[in-house]
Formats: sequence, structure tokens, C-alpha cells
Amino acid sequence: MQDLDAIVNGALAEFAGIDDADELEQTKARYLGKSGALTEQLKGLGKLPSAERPAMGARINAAKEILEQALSARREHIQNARLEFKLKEESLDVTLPGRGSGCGGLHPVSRTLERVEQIFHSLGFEVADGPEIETDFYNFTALNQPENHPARSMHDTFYLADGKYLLRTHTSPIQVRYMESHQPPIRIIAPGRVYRVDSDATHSPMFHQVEGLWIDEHISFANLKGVVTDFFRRFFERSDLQVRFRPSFFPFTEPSAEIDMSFGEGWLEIGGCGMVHPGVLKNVNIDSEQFQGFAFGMGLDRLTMLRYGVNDLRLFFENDLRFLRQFR
Ligand code: 2NL
Repeated sequence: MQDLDAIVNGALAEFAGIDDADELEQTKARYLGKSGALTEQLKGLGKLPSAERPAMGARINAAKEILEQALSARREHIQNARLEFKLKEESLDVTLPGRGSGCGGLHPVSRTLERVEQIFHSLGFEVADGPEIETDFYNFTALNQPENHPARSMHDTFYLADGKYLLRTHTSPIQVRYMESHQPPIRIIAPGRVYRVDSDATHSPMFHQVEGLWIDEHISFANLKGVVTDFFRRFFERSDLQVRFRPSFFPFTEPSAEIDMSFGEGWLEIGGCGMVHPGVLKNVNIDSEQFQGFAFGMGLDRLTMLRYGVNDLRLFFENDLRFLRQFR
């Protein structure tokens, strides 16, 4: 029968052109579904003369069988093609060398801190620590810095919570807290981050400081000069390095001096120091008749710049790997 062959050939041609699984099932329904073309043929059997029905029935069933087989083959083809595509897309060349996670290193300022701690540790100093968010008392008042001191201005200090707290402007509050809870002999360094409202090539709003403090019964300015000079000669690995103490003023020391150093060509200001003011000792309940001592402070960032020949402080805080890799 011409009609049936035409249906089968049409279906086979259609199936062969389909590459999508859903589309294939929808097309199948148009032939073998409830009102599909082949199903309609089966429904028409009843109208045929009874003598022709068995042969026609057998032909329709054979046609059905052919379509089912073609569908299975096409389904398998579509699935294989999909798998092959996925394999290709997700292919991984396991023979490629690994990317590696790179080799990190200490930040140059951390390297300086390690050196500083190591040198002072060899001189008997302990390392003390404290909070970066401080009160007015520990940062200023206990250190003889009166209410009208310019460093206390809103323009110079970062205040928090309506002025109840502030970001410490030096690491001295670490030492004030330490003196509060320890009696002499006291021999500590206090390194850490400090904050000031200041920003250019040589000033950053956040920078690093280390201060030192030695309090005992017979500590003099001569001891201060010896410790500081020994430190700088060891830090810069130059036994010919000269250190000079230039009279100055700090509210928390008396007398006070700027520390200058020289490799032979001119003087560089590198820190400040002095004998701890008796008023500061009184504020932390240390008897200034029995005990006295010295204190000093310097910038870790500046020490690092001088040691490695870096001319812009901001490079330390930009986290540019091209800069940081040079210190690995
Ligand atoms: C500088 C100057 C200095 C101190 C820091 C200090 C701490 C206490 C008592 C007395 Cl608890 N003094 N620290 C003293 C003199 C100078 O630092 O130029 N720093 C970068």
C-alpha cells in the first residue's frame, strides 16, 4: 500500500535529520502517538473488508517496528554525540605542568621588625604589645600631653565614638600599660601600627613604630647612648656608623633628644629619645626617687626605607607584587 510506505519513508527521513532528544520524541508522537499517522492507520483497519485485515495489520505492525528501531538508533546517536561534545569541551591535559601557588615572603617592614626584635632581645629587652584603639588617657594624658597639645587636635588624630576612643598615635600607650602592671626593672620594646592624619611620599596615615623603655635604679643617659648606638650599628651592619644626640623636646621625656646618624656623608634624623619624665612615672605609680630610665622611639618604615634604599613610603602599603617580590 502506497500510503503506508510513504508514511514510513517520511518518518525515517525526518528522524535522520534530528539532533535534539526532545525534538525527536515530539516527532515520534506525530507518527506513533494517540493520533499519530501510523496509529490512524491501525484505527482504519476496521473499515477494511475482513479478508484484507490480517495482511494489512501485519504490515502496519512491521512499519511500527521499523520506526521504533529507527528511533532507538537515533536516540543512541544523539546521546553519543552529546557525550563526545562534553568530553571534548571538558578535556583536561594532565601532562601540562602545574601552575603552582608561587613562593611568598615576609613584607620588608616585617623583616625589619624581626631584625629589631632580634637585636634588642640580645640586649635583654622583652617585646610588649597592646591595643591599636586606645583611650585618651593611655595615648596622651598619662604621657604628660595636656588638653591643649596640638597632637590632640581633630586634624592630627583619628577619633572614634565621638572622641571616646582614638587610634593610637604612637606605641607609648603599650609602655604605659606595661608600667601600670609591672614594677622595675623594666626592659621592653613596643613595636606596632600607629595612626596620624598625614599623607604624602614620606607620611602615611598608618605607619609602624618601635619604642623602647629601660627603667631601673641606676639607668642614665649614658646607658641610653650606648644601647641606641649599639642598636644602629648592628641594624645597618656598619661598625663605623656615627650617632648624635641633638637636644629637643618631648612632653614625656626630660631631657629629650633627637637621634641622628651618619655613614660619613651628612646626618639623618632617625628617632627621638630621652629620660622618662618623673610625671609619667608618677602617673603609673612608679617611685621616681628610687627609679629612673630612658625611652626612645623610631619609625620602622623609615628604617626599612634606609636599609633597602626605598624612596617612597607608599610603596610599602600598595601591595604591588612587582615591588614586594624584590624582598623575597
Ligand atoms: C620619635 C620619638 C620618642 C618616647 C618616644 C616614651 C614612652 C614612654 C615614656 C617616655 Cl611610656 N617616652 N617614648 C620618648 C622619646 C621619643 O619617640 O621620634 N619617634 C618616632
